[in-house]
Amino acid sequence: MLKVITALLITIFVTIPTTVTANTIEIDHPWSKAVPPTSNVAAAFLSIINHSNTDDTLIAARSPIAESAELHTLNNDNGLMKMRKVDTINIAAEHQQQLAPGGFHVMLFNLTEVPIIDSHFPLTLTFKHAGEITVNVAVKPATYSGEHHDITHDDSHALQHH
Ligand SMILES: [Cu+2]
Repeated sequence: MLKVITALLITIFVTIPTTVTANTIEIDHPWSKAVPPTSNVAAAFLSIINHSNTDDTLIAARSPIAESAELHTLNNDNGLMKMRKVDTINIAAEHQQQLAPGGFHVMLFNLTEVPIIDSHFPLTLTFKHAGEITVNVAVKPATYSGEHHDITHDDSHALQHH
């Protein structure tokens, strides 16, 4: 029975594509940096692409592996990088917003399950217009810093072709 359940779980994970499009919002390359087994927190990163001609706003996040989740940014405070909670992250019409190390991220608090390298965990993002989108976050080694596409590190980018 356990084998059947395991097989089912694997099937469920495999059938969730890494790129998820709901309405007009596309989530690309969701990933998280592996944390020590004793860690209570983890961060998730991803790209949000708004294909519509209306601005949208990320207003919340949640994951079954954490008791709570917050939207965070990283600010340079007199030379010290400090994390700060933000209520929303705006994704301008026909633009892309990166959640990446050094900037915006989803912070997961009070982990009920510490993510293991090469595993995946679900993350549900709530948008003001697009509603809820659940993605499967890939857990990467601590040395990983993200996939670099042909974009710069500005907060928003005009969409070329995706
Ligand atoms: Cu944070």
